[in-house]
Amino acid sequence: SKKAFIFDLDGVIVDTAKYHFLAWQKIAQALNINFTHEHNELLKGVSRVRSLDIILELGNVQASQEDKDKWLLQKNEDYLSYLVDMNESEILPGISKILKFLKEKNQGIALGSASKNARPILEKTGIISYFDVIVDGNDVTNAKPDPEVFLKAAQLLHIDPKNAIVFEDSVAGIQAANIAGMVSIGIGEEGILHEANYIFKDSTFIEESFIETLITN
Ligand code: G16
Ligand code: MG
Repeated sequence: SKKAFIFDLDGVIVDTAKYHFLAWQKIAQALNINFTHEHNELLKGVSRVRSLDIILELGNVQASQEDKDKWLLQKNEDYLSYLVDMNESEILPGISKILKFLKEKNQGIALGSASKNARPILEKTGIISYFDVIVDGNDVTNAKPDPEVFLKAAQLLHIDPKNAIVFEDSVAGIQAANIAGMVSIGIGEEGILHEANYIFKDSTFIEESFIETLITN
């Protein structure tokens, strides 16, 4: 039967987390806030606005809305500068093969991302045509772990949430998929993503026979 396969962007399809980190680090440095790789884990799957609030909380910094707006703009301009040269080489291992397989099998394919920069990233990496539906940070009001982004994707594909499968690298995203009543597949560390129905260290470990069972069950 036809299922909805919903992919997170950052951390599942592409490794843009490293660029988000570099851009946030510049903002943090300018504000004298210590911002490490461990801190960056807290920002995965989290919206831009909420990410800045988390960084300011880390540094115990109070700021006016005007300043926050300025930093949000600076962060995004810097982030976009890292994406200029992005190409298909930045697609994470295993993903292209899975997308091709799902297309061959006539399955619904959607993007479910918190990012407002999702479309240009899918264009630059040359995989936008695989996606029947794109739901990103421009389309939702409630951030993960709220299930809105995934429910919207399934709805646009006309597929029942219980027939949807979500690929996620963040704890908030796995929780969102579970709340939506979807099958959750964690891509990353077992210790971090233990709430997922299935966990793979990276997408190269996802076999076609496994996807086949997701389609038929
Ligand atoms: C992504 C990242 C987050 C980022 C958010 C917003 O979500 O994981 O770190 O803060 O998008 O991105 P932007 O500033 O581009 O709007 P996802 O859901 O694709 O992992
Ligand atoms: Mg992610």
